[in-house]
Amino acid sequence: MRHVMSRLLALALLALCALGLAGCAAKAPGTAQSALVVGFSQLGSESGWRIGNTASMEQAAERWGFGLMMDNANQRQDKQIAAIRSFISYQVDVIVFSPIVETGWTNVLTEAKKAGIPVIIMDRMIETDDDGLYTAYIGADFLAEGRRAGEYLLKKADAMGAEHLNVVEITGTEESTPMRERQAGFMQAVDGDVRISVIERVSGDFLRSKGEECMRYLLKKYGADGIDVVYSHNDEMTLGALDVLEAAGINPGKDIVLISVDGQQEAVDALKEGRINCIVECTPDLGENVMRMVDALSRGEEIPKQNHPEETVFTEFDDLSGLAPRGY
Ligand code: GZL
Repeated sequence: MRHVMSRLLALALLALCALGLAGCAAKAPGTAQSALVVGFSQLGSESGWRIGNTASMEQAAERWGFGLMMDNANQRQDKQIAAIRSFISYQVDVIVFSPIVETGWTNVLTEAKKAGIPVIIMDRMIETDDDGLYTAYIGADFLAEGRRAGEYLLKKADAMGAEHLNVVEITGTEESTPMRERQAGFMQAVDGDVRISVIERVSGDFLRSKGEECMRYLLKKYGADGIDVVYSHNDEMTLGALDVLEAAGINPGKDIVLISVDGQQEAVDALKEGRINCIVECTPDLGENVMRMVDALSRGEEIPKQNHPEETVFTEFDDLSGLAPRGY
């Protein structure tokens, strides 16, 4: 898959990795073949979910004996693009990246394609009508996640005997796949039900601090009596909203219904305490499947284009006593 010169360069890179400069875990140089090198552009460290996802990738690379060149873009698309270009110049074996937003990737992915380097898109997706720009996608079915949130709310409305529920939505990063599709999936589930009205959507950018700001703004605008349900696109923003509600003397989970997404331990603990009503699971544990795909590609095997992990939903109606620790 590489020319001799680039192999020498790659071995030099692995030597750097061996110094821990990039957290590589490669086979000792001089083995039958130098370890595969994966270039990984991670979008940031904005949530417990993201940190869990990064750990999943690092641990899986270690288990498979692959070199991992990881760059953390700290929420900046331009840094992701620069990192992918550096992976191309190093001639890594495979590029993996989680696109912070859906657009703006065509040029750099075209460069990777011309360099003959397979690209695996992980977690979030890109907007493109040319699926030749990437080899495979692995990540959640975000539409299904949104539908699960909406289906829970309909069940909750039945249980409450509610005639009408005002919903406020705290959304994730604008123009990202999880934000768009968690919103669309939720509306697919509730749109036909006259009891449900989404009265406002505000962007919390998947950040706890912005989740707090959003909740403070919504509470000031509508008052506790004007909001029946908060639908938040991730646990970090939900946990920020919880702090604001409780500081205002409101009992979240009772006075106001809280619906969240991800399944971070801190949020699951709040669900068990009755402070959150529903958490739609979004697993960050994608690393093992990614590295299995890398291994298959290195052996010239075909891999499926679309890959979705199994996910579930945790609600106040479930017995969660046996739920294993979440690990993120
Ligand atoms: C979803 C992922 C989202 C998480 C957030 O797959 O992209 O980004 O739901 C994270 O916690 O910030």
